[in-house]
Amino acid sequence: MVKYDRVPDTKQKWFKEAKYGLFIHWGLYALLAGEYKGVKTDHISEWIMNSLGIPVGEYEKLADEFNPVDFDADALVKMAKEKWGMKYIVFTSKHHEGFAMYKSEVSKYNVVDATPCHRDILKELADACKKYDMRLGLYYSQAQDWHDPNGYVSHANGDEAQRKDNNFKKDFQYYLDNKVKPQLKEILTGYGEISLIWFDTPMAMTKEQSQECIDLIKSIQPNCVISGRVGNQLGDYMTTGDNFLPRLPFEGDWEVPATLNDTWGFNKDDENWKNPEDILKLLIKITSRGGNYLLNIGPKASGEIPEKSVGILNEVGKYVTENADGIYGTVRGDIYPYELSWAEFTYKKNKIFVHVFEPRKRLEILNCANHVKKAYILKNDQELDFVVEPTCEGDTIVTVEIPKEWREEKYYCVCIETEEDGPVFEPLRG
Ligand code: H79
Repeated sequence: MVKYDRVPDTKQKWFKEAKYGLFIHWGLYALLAGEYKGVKTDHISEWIMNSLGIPVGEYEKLADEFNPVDFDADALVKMAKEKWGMKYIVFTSKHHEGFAMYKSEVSKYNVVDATPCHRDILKELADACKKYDMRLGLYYSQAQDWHDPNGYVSHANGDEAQRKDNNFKKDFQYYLDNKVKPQLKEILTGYGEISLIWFDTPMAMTKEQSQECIDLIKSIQPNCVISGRVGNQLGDYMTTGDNFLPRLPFEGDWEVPATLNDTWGFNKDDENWKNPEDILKLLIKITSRGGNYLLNIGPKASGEIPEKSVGILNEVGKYVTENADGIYGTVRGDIYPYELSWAEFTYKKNKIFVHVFEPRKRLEILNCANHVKKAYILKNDQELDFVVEPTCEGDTIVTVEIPKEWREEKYYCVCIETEEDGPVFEPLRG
C-alpha cells in the first residue's frame, strides 16, 4: 500500500484554516450535459468524450457552440464568498478533454480562440476573485489529455479497441514539455496570484516528471500549493479519493474533493442531489478530522449554476456563516471515544465546538474531563448552564443545559470554553 511517509504540510496558513472551498467543473462537456447523439452517459459527465468514445474531430466541434451568456463570474464569486462561506475556489483551467478555459498561446483549442464568445473565462474569474479577496486555485489535467496525441487516455471501463489504445506508444515527455509546462506558465503568469494548482490522475508519470511540474510552479509562484495528485507522493497535501472521507483524523494538510450529486460537470439527468443536512454533516466531519472540503458545482453551458446546487449551498452557507468560529481555523482533535448521532465536535485552542444535529434538552458529553469555563450558543453568545461531574460509574460527564427556546432546534453550535488547550477525553474502561 502506498502511504504518506511524512506529514503533508502546505506551509500555507490560509489552506490550513480554509476548511471549505468551491470546485468548479466547466468545459465543453457542459454542452452535452451527459448525452451525445441520443446516448446518455452512465458515468461522470465530464468523461463523456472518453466514455462514449467520441472522436476528437467530432468533440472539437462543440467549441463552435460555446457561448455562456448567463455566466457571471462576479456574481458567482460574491455568492461563494458571502453566502456560501467558501474560502477558496478551484476552477478547471483544462480538464481531461484538453480544452483550455482561458486564452492560451500554446493551443488554439481554447475558449477565446475556438468559440464564438471569445471570452477569457479564467480572466473573468480571476478579476472577481481579486475584487472579493477570494483565493483562486486552478485544476489542470497534467497527465490525461484526450485532445493531444501524446496525452494519456484512461479507458479502464472502455471497450476492447479503447483499451488497446496504448499510452506507452506516446511521447508523454513531448506533451509535458510542449503543452503542460507552457500552459502552466501561462496560467501562473497571466492571472495574478494563483494560490493552488489542482493536478489530477497522474497515471504513469515518473517521479521526475511530477517534480518538473512542481519545480516550474514554485519557480513562478513559490507559495502556490500543489495538490496530492501531482503524483508520486510529491504534492503539498493529501488529496483523498473523490467523495471519500477519512474515517479517522488524519495528520497534516488534506482535502476531500466532492460532488453535490453524482457528477462534476453538468448532467441534465442527474437529480441525485445530497440534501443540505448531509453536506453540512460532511463538512463538520471533515473539519473535525482536520481536512478541507472542496465542494463542486458544474455550471450549465449557458453559464447558469444549477438551481439545486445554489439551493443546497445557500442552506449550508447559512450555518457556516453563522457559526464561522466553529469551522474556519479549527484544528484536528483527539478522537472522541463514542459515536454520536446528534453531534460532531470541532476544536480550537481552549474551545470545543459542539455542532448539534438533533433536538436535545441537554448536551451530555460522557468521558469528557475538561475543566469548563463557559458554555454558550455560538451564533448569539447566549450563555448556558453546565455541570462537570462524575457519573455513578466513575467517569466524567460534561452536561450543558439547553434552554427551552432552543430545545426544538437542530443545526446550531454550542461553544464550550475549556481551561485546557484541547479536549480531554477519558479512555473507555469499566
Ligand atoms: O475532475 C473530476 C473527475 O473527472 C476526475 N477527478 C475529479 C476531481 C476523475 N478522473 N478520473 N476519475 C475521476 C476516476 C475515473 C474513473 C474511471 Fe471511468 C473509471 C475512468 C474510466 C473508468 C468513470 C467510468 C469514468 C469513465 C468511466
